Amino acid sequence: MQISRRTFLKTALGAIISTGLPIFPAAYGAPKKTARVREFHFSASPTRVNLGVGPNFTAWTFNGQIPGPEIRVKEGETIRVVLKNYLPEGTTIHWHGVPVPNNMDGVPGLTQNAVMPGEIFVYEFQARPAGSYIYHSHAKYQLDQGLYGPLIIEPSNPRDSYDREYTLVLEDWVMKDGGGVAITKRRPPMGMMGGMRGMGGMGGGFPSNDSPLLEPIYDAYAVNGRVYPEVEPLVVARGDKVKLRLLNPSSATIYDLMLAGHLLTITHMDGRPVKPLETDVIRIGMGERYDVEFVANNPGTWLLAAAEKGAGEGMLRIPLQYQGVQGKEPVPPLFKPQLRLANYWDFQAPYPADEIAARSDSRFYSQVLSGGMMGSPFWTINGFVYPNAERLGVTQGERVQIDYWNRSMMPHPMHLHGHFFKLVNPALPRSYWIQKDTVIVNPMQRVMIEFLADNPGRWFHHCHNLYHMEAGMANVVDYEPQLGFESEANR
Ligand SMILES: [Cu+2]
Repeated sequence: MQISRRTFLKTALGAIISTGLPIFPAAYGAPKKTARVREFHFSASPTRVNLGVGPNFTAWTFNGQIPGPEIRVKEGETIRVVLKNYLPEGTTIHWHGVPVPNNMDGVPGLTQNAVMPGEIFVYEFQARPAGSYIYHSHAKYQLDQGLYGPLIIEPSNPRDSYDREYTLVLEDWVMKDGGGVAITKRRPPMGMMGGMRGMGGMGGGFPSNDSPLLEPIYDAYAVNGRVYPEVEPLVVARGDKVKLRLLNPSSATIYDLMLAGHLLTITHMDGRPVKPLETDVIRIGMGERYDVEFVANNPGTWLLAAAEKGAGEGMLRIPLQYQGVQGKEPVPPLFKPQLRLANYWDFQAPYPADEIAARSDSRFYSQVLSGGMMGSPFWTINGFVYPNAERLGVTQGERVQIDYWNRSMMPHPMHLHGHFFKLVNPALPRSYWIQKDTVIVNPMQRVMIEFLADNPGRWFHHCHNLYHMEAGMANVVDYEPQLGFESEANR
C-alpha cells in the first residue's frame, strides 16, 4: 500500500498524536489463548510521551507505550506478532538474542524488506530457549526513538524459584521531539579512507542525508519509561528472594549498576545460565541482559543505581522499598575503586555443555574494530564500512571462531544475530565456556568468540552502539556467500 507522507500525517498519525492512543485499541498485547500460539498486535506510531520528569515529547512507540509491551511466553510456545506500521518510514522488529529463522530476523535489506507505512507484517517463530531477551526496530535510528521492549521466555521446567520478579528496561533518552534523528547533527563525510570499496561517490565535505549521525547527548536515563523519582520502585518483603531481569536496549549507554545494602548474584547472562556468582557492580552494555538475584535481608529504603559517567549526565536510579518501611530518603550505593566488577572471564557455565557437535573443520575470522579517529564519521570492521563490507562465509556444521581486536578508544558491544556464541576462555575447558550473544570489546582489548554454524541464512553481525552500527560497524555472516562483498544494490 502506497501512501504519501502528507496524507498519512493528516489521517492516521494525526489521530494518534491528538489522542495519544494507537489505532486498534482492542488488541494490545492481549494474546489469543489458543493452545500453543501466542498472538500479539503491535502498532508502531509516533506518540506523545512523558518520562514522569521533564517535558512531553514525541517518541516512536509500539502500542503507544515506552518501552513496548512485555512479551512473556513459555518456552516452546509459538510467538506471533502482527506488526502494523503507522510511522512515516519503513520499520521492522528484530528479536534480539532469539535464534529465529532467518526470514523472521527483522533486518531490513538483509532478511526482509522494511515494512512500509500502512503495511502489515506477521512475525512468527518458536519461543526458545528460555531467557531474557529484547525486541527492537532494526531500521535506521528507530531504536533510539523508543521502538523496543522486553521479551521474556519462561522455562517450561523452572530450575530456580523466587518470591518476586521484576523486569527492568534501562533506557537513554533525549527529551526532544523526534528522538535520535532530530536532535543530533549529521557528520560531514570527511576523512575518507583509502582502499575502501564503493565509497567513491560520497566525496566532499558537506553533510548529506547519507552521512551518519553523531551520538546524541542524553538528558534522561529511564527505567521502564520513567525517570527517578517517578520511576516505579522495587517493592519487597523481608526475606524475599528477588529476581531482576536487567535489559539494556539503550542505543549508546553502558551502565555500571550497583544495589545499595545488598549483594547481587548473577544467574544468567544474555538469557543463558551461568554458575551463580556474587558481585558488587554489574556492567551492562547495549544489547546485553543480566538476570540477578538478591535476598531482601536488610530492611530500609535503598537505591539500585548506575555510576555517574561524567559531569552533567543524569543517573539511572530505582528505589528498593521494603514493605512497612516508610518515609526515608533512599540510600544510594557508594562506588569505590575496590569494588568487585563482574567480569566475563570470572564466569563459567553452570554445568558442562554438550560438546559442540561440530565437524572437524573450523573457520577463523579476525575482526579489527576501528574508527572515530581524526574526524572520520565512520566506524569500521577490518577497514570496511557497511554495506560495503566483508561477508563472513560459513558452512552449516562448522565451528566458527571470531577474534575481535578493538583498536579504537570506544567500547564496542558486538552482537551476532541468529546464534549464541561461547566466549573463548583459555583458563577453562571448552565445555564450561559461557554462552552469550553480545560481548563488550573494550578499547585496545582482544576477545575471541566461537559458535556452531547451525542456523542457515544471512545474519547481521555488528556493534550494538546504534551510532557505530549506522556509521558502518557491521557485516554479514553468510551461509551461502555469492560474492565477497555486500553491494549497495542489496540495501
Ligand atoms: Cu561500537
